[in-house]
Amino acid sequence: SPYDYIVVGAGAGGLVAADRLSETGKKVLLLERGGPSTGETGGNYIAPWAPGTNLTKFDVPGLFESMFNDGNPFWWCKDINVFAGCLVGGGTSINGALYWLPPYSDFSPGAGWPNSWGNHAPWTEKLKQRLPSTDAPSTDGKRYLMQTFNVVSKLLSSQGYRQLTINDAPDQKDHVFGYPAYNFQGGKRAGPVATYFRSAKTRPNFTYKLYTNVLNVVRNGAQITGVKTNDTSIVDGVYPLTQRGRVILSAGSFGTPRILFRSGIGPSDMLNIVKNHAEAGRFIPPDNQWINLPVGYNVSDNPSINLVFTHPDIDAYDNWAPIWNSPRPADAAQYLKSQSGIFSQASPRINFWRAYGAPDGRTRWLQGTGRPGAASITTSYPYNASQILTITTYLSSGITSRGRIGIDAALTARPLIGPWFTDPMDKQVLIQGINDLLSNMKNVSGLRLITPDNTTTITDYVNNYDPGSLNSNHWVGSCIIGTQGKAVVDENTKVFGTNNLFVIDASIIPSMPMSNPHGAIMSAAEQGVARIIALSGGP
Ligand code: ABL
Repeated sequence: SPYDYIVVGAGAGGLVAADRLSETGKKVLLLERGGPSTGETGGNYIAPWAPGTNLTKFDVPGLFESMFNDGNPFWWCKDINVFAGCLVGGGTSINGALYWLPPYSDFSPGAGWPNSWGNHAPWTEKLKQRLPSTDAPSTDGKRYLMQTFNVVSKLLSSQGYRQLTINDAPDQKDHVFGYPAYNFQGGKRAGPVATYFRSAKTRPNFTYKLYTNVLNVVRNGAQITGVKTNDTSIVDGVYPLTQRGRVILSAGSFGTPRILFRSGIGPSDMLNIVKNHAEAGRFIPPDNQWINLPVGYNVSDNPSINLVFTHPDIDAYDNWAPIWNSPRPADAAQYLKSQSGIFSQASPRINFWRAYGAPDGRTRWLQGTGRPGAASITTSYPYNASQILTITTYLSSGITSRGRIGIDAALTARPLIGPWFTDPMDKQVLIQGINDLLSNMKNVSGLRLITPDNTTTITDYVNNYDPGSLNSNHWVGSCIIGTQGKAVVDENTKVFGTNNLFVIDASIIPSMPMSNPHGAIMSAAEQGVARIIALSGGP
């Protein structure tokens, strides 16, 4: 039977949208291509040290670093060539869960948002009501493994930074540092899965299906009549819409563009790839129905550069290597007993921000994240591996570089033009930020930079950084919101040239948010879905 609203994708955007739509009493279908994640959703990928519990890899915050060195990482989307989460919760089920309430600037006209989005604060307030943040996630209220915080905060304090509870003052992002804020609750990953999805599931007018991959929307000119999926149990795999029904794409910065391409919406080079594909070519609308929009352009992602240090006070936590198979017994036991201790937190231990003016008149922000351990070390120095820490330096709001994403002949979604440092000013500011950060290391006795070492300058280190490693997994902008002719969706998140197709996910965000973006994405979803509900002509 047909649905009033079909939401495609159960990530940060889709879960917020599906829950709010289901509140209206309309018939809502949520389709997720992946499977369950946390125990609550039916997930059962449980660490060998937690038998008999429903504490999956996705529930236990301290297992975050094991996402990157697992033998069977079934949660990554296999047809997207950067990290993307194909499971319930999307990225929010596998990320470090850093959860920041957006500052005013994230949704300002200056950031590319339509003027009508200007007063966005009430939507962030709604998000906060549903999903508060915490910077002390252990159930006993204590903070653990804080050596990295202590060392890095000493460095920052000597540069005029001050400590704040970051989410108490979202607009203060210059020379501030604080404890990481997370979306955890009760010592477990929470996010939209344990909040929005949980409430949607209680409503009889809400249905969801897992392992259901939406390939394209079924479209007759401007009118969408349903979505075509891989579901072989229904006719042609098509889930139909009611007559005034609507589809909301929430498949992410790579997934949503691909669905649009396969539906005949986007630049003609991408649509021709679809047309020439043996399978997908059978379902793309005829050329005279193609809708030419800049899908895949205007993409940004934070360029990030890792700096690795050692300090005698640091406990690098065995670089997180044994956490899945043979964790420190006392820490595992403590977590199992009371969801407290080291396993109740992801790896980050400190975050900081600093604003930079530049000769082009724009302000750009540097963000930093400090954690024990390191993903990779290149050094000519001898070093003590049990004392390593990493500071990741990101360039965030204000970046001007843009790239392009698209699909290849196999329909794998991938960056076509990397979005990092296409404007040399971005690189110049990040280099300046790194130099400033390192300028007075002497003030912290025992702190030693090992990557880069003294065989290279910071400028060369940044210039020679592997472009693939600049990726921060924070892609936004591939279905940019804005005005006709320049954007993919209008101020109500409706795809230009269609009557009833909408996008609510990271892809509509016009420029890089201030911080790790899942909070900004959920906040955008709150306003976006309210606009869809208020828009006339719907079910
Ligand atoms: C983020 O926002 C980034 O997207 C992640 O890349 C980052 O995690 C988390 N937050 C936490 O700061 C890092 C891991 O700590 C590394 O071990 C890993 O190699 C890297 O992601 C991969 O991108």
